[in-house]
Amino acid sequence: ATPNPWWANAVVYQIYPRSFQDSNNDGFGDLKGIASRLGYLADLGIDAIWLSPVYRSPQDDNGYDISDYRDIDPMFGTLDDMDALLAEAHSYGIKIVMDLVVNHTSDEHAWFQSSRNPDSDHADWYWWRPARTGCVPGTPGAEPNQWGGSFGGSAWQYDDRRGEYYLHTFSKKQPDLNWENPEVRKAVYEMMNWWLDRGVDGFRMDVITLISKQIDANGRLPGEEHGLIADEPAGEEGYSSPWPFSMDGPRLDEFLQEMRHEVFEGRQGYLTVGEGQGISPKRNEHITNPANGELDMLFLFDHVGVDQNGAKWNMENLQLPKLKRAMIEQQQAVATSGWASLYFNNHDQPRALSRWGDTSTPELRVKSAKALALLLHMHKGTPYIYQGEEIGMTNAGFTKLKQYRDLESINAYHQRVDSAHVQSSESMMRSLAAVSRDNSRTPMQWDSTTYAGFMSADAESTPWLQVNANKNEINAAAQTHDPASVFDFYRRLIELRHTDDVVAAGDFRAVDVSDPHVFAFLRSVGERRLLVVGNVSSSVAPIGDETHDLLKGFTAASQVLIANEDIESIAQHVQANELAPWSAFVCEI
Ligand code: TEU
Repeated sequence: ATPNPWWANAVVYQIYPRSFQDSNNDGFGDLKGIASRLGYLADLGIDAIWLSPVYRSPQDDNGYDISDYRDIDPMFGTLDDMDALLAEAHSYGIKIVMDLVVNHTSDEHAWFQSSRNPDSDHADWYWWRPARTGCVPGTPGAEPNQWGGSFGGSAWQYDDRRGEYYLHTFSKKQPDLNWENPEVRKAVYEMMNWWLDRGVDGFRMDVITLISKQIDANGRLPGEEHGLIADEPAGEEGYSSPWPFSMDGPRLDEFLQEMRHEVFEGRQGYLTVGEGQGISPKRNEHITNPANGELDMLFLFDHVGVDQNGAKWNMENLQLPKLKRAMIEQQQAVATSGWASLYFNNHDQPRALSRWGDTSTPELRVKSAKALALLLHMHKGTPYIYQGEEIGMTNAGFTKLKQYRDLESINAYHQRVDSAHVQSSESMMRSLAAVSRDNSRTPMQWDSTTYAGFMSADAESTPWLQVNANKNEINAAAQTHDPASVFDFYRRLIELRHTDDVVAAGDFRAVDVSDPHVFAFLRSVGERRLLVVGNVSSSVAPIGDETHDLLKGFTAASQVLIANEDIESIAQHVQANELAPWSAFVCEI
């Protein structure tokens, strides 16, 4: 059989560069800052960094709006700094995977500026459409249909230079590229090769499953042949969604295969991970099955939506069986072919510890952080750690709108509270506190100095986003030498993945699936079996029948590979057929 690719027992660490480490005290993290922290990452034991965008950008969406793919934004440094970071990371044996944002560019990109002239070579590089029939272009209601942008307002922005509207799934400063145009694809592949030739080790591909839009043989959007682009009914905010029109479109597999052929053929040691909105676990198997030559893995979204009931702003309490079902389905779909990425955190999600753990006391915060980490990292796949997750960082705890910086949060507040009146201000502030993306973007907490070591305490500037008030209780300096810390627990989980092939490659089988509080599953290779058990609740929980039977094989402390509480306590509770709050452990049976 072909040898397992390097990422089959690797762990990837996501860095959100503007919040990781500021080396020049301007209030923003930068490349030199990251380089200064490679030793910390090497101690943690990670194999690769996923670096969120550092390209030249107006920063409308914190760099996910790129105006020059082949330059570094001055706020982060220079191309030389990037080359130095690559060389230094490689000297630690750490790979760097860049963030590829090619569903859209910035409206300040030269391609878009050229495209505003309908006679230019780039005229057909974006999705331009005339005003709705019978309407005066540029007036309210003249948009081609009522799709809404993900960051507020219409998904169609009028450009008075061209006299037409352009589509933007996200902000009006993020026009969608037209991937139907082979010149667009060629330019993207050339840029990707330019970065790989420079030493980058692969890409995380931003909303890559949106690049193939649902159009007919004549390149028309659905319904356009009758003069009006097909539309969903307007939602509570007065807009419909463009996402069904572009998620997992008819040519996605073709484009991904073409990209693999034009960019990755003949290369070794890289990683491609796509953001997979709208991709089911079954579709994930197809896209990540090496036989289909598309991507190495995808980030799926069903598990991080189990507590939102399809609507971003109404976070509900976690019902564990829903999370278990989503994770189990993802595992089952790739049991024999294809691959799973494993994540609970990233720069778009609230901190999982605040969302699904218990931060009511320091002990429960630490114990539940370890429980969530153990359960995720003991699945089969490639785990992703989001900066600060490894020290148990929590949501921001903001109470005022002016503390927020994310355009998605600020625009959603004004659209939902001031325009559509679908939430009161108090209700929306509770929603933002629970699910705003800024919750995971507060500066990395390195130590207990004024700005948590993100920048110097005597800096004249202040961090672009407030440091979390709990930096004195939660910071890396207090943990990197403490064997009882969340940091050391992550270090040991990573070590297990590197050294135990049951963890990296063992089959996955859930047990007691309907148990409402305990997540238990088996990992096995041949005769070796690891039983993973976690009480995802703040109460004592009974042990399910099947788990109980399997635990009869747990007779000696030496069988426990890792646990978040002392083994005697676990043994006592198991004797009583129960688990202590947040108790989590792995034992060989
Ligand atoms: O995210 C796409 C995406 O779907 C997220 O916007 C997410 O669904 C939303 O934030 C949930 O509230 C990618 C990037 O990860 C995100 O940071 C960018 O804002 C977005 O694409 C546009 O590039």
